[in-house]
Amino acid sequence: MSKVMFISKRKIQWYIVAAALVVFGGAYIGWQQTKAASAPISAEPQVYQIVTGEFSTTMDNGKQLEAYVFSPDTIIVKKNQPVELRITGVSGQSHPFVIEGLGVKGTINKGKTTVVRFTPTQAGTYPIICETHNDPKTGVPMVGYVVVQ
Ligand SMILES: [Cu+2]
Repeated sequence: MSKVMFISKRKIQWYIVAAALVVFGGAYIGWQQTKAASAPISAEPQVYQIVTGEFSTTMDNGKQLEAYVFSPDTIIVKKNQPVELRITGVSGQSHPFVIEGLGVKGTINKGKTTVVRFTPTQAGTYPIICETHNDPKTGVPMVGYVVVQ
């Protein structure tokens, strides 16, 4: 009698384990499908790394000519897809900048990486302009370009 009771208890335990597997397995699959369905297709950002650099030269008259640059200076992106720019300051202490026409602004500091995100909706060429190194007198503005296709 006690042996029969033991087997039936075992069976009940197995049924409980099997039922738990079905319930949790189903819940897990459902959760996976929800996760996949809720992620927009084009949500993966287009990520680009940029650094600030510096050119300098000595002119014939002995004067020093310097220019800060974005490197690479031109980023080509697809419209209606998120863009992430990671801009690291190497040369120059600080570069407050705007991306004209895209409503993006930030500041790049030496040794730090500034991350800006935006989703362009119109094709075109948008200048990245450093507001500190933008003196028309020197003729060497610090400028890059975001080309949206
Ligand atoms: Cu600058």
